[in-house]
Amino acid sequence: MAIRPILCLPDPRLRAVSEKVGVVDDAVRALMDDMLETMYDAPGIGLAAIQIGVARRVIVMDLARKDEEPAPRFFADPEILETSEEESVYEEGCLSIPEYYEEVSRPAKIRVRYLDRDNKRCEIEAEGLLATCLQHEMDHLEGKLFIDHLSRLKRERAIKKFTKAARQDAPGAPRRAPEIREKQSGL
Ligand code: K1U
Ligand code: ZN
Repeated sequence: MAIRPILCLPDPRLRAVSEKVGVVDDAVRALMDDMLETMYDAPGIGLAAIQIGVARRVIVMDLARKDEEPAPRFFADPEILETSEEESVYEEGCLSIPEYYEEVSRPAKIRVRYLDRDNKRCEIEAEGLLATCLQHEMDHLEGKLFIDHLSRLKRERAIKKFTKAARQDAPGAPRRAPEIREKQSGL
């Protein structure tokens, strides 16, 4: 198992549409294990393979609270079969858009078909945080980010902020004292 670097906005690889795996074999299981270790290290509650630069339709998740036993979940080639009319709002975050949180409205309940870690075909009905997190991660498989659900103004502000930060962190960028950087960014 290995902790892999997580891609951040505005990395264009986050906009790639991921390919189906077809079968969950040892190579896909090794990818799932690296993803899980990366997600626990971040820490986060979900991760899609594209966030570590692998354009395959694989998701890992663990929604257990700190005082509960770990409960890792693995999804390959997930498909939404049904969505509810009713929506629910949740303040979402994303490991690829660090320390940025906004409310997003999504269907409250979904029915999903997927392959598990043992390549078994499964179906689940999800609601609450599981439904929110699954939809957030399945968006990643289509190259979509949660900021795409926000107003154009909020989305463009977020992209601008993270593009500026990436430019300042790029190798060869002139080094400035952090307090000057903060003043200049105006954020
Ligand atoms: O896809 C990702 O980048 C992971 C993301 C999942 C997610 C969070 C909230 C709503 C929908 C999807 C995260 O894990 S962000 C970090 C986070 O939520 C968290 C981190 C530590 C403890 C508890 C939550
Ligand atoms: Zn995300």
